[in-house]
Amino acid sequence: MEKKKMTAQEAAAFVQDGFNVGFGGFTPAGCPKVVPTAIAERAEAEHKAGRPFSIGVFTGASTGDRLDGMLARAKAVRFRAPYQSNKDLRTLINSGETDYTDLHLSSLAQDLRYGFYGDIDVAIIEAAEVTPEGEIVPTSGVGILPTICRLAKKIIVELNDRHPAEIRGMHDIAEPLDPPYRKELPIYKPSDRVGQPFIKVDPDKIVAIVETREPNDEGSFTPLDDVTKAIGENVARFLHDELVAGRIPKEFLPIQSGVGNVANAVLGSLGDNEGIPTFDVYTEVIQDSVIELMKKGRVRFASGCSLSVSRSVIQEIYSNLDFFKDKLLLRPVEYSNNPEIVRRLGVITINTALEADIFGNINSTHVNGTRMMNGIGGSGDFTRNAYLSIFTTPSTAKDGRISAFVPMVSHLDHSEHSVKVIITEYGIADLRGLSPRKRARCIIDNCVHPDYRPLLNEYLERTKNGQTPHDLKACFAFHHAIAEKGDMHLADFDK
Ligand code: 0RQ
Repeated sequence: MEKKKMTAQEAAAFVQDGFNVGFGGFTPAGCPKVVPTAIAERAEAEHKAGRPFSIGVFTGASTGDRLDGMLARAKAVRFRAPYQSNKDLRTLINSGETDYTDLHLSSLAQDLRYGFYGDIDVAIIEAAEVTPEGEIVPTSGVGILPTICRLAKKIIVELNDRHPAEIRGMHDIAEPLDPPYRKELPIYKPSDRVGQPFIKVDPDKIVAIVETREPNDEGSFTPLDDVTKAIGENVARFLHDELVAGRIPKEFLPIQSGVGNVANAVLGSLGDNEGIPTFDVYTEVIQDSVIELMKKGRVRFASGCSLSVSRSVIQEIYSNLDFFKDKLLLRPVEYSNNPEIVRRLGVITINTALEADIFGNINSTHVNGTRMMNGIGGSGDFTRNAYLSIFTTPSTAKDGRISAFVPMVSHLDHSEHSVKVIITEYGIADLRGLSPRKRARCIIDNCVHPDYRPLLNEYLERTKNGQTPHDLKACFAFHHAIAEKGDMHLADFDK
C-alpha cells in the first residue's frame, strides 16, 4: 500500500474525460475532498488548452462544496445522479448544461449493478483505514460505497486521519443479492447488523492512496424561529396524541426525519415532549439534533447512512466513542432507506415539502414546477413505505409572497396516496381516510396561512365536478401570479 501513496494531483490523472466516477460519502460527510478538487483543476487546465473534460458523477446523495461545487464551477460535470444541493451545480442543472437524473436514493446502487448507467470507471472514496488485504473502513458517510468499490475498475482512496482508527465497528456494510436471487434483508430492529464493519475489495484495484487531514465541508443551519418551532411542537403534539389514542404502539416506533432546518427543529421538539417515550431513529442522515437527544437519553439508538453533523459535534462523538459507539450505526443507503425494512420496522417518517396542494399531493423538488431545488432524496423511500407519513412545511415562503399550499402542485413527488398528515405552524391536517374534497377542507382550515384561505376557498367553490374537483384553466393561477407579478396574493382565477 505504501507504494500507492501519491498526491491528489497524481491520483486525479487516473480520471479521464467521459469517465463515470462513483464517489463515496453521503451529504458532505465522508465525501472525498482533495481528489475532486484536483480533478476540477485538471478540468480547468484541459478547457484552457481547448480540450473537453467532463465526467459523470454518481454519489450517495448531496456532497460537499469541494466535490459538487468545485466540479460545477470547473464545468466538469456532464451527468449527475441521484441528489444534490449545491448552488453552482443547481445553476448548471437548471440551465441544461448538466444532465441531472433525480432518483430515490435507495435505488441508485442497485440500478448501477443492473447496468442502467453503464460502467463505473473509477471509485473515489474516503477511508479511515485501508489494509493490505483490501479491507476499507469508511469514515462518517457510507452512501453507495460498497457497490461502487465492487463495480469500479480502479479505486482511489483518500485516507483521512481525522477519523480515529476506533471508528472501525461503527459501520454495517452489506450488499443485497440481485433479483431473481434476492432474499429478505434481515433487519428487524434498528440496531440489527447484517454485514461487516468494512468494505472488502480486491487490493489490486486500489491504484492510489492520498493521505489527508481535511474536515468535512459544513452546511449551515438557520437558527430556530417561531415558525419552525411551532411546526416542531405541532408534530410532537400530533405524535403524542396518536400514542395516547393507541394508534402508535406504546413502545413507540422508529423515527425518520428529513434534511434541513425544519427537520432539525422537529426532532428537537420530539425530544422535548415528555409524553413521547425514548425512541430509536431509523433514518438516512443523522443530524446534530439526534446526537443532542442521545446525550439527554431521549434517543436510544440511531441507524443511518451518514453522520451529517457539524464539525464540533463529530469531534465530540470521536472524543466520547465509549458512549456513542454502541448507539450509532452507519449503513449503505440501500439499507438505511430500504422500502422493505422501512415498512417492516414501521418507521414514522417526517419530511419537508416545498409545496403541497389542497388535495394532499406534495412537490419536494421543483420551484414553480420547473427549477430543480435539490431532489427527492430519500423522502420517497421513506414516505411510500411509512407506518405514518408526515409532511411539514412553513405555510408561506419568501416573506409571505409564496403560499406553500396551491390548488394543484406544479410538480409531483409524493402523491395523495402516500401522504397521511401535513403539518404547518398553524396546525395539523390529518388526511387519513378522507376523500379529496374533505382533504381540501381539512388542509385549508388547519394548515394554510390565513391570508391565502379566502383564495383557496374561492378556488374550491369554482367546480363541483369529479372526485378531485379541479378547474383546469385556473389551477396554476398561483404559479402564474408569482412568476408574473412576484406575489401569489395576486392570483386571478379568471385570467
Ligand atoms: O429558501 O434558502 O433562499 O431561504 O426553499 O426552505 O423552509 O428553509 O426548508 O431547509 O427544510 O428545505 C424541501 C428544499 C426544504 C428540503 C426542502 C425556499 C425557502 C428557502 C428552503 P432560502 P426551508 P428546508 C431525506 C429527506 C427533499 C429531499 C428530502 C428538500 C428554501 O427539505 O430538499 O426530503 N427535501 N430528503 O424560502 C419557492 C416554494 C418554496 C421555496 C420553500 N414553494 N417556492 N421557494 N422555498 N418553499 C430523508 C432523510 O432521512 C434525511
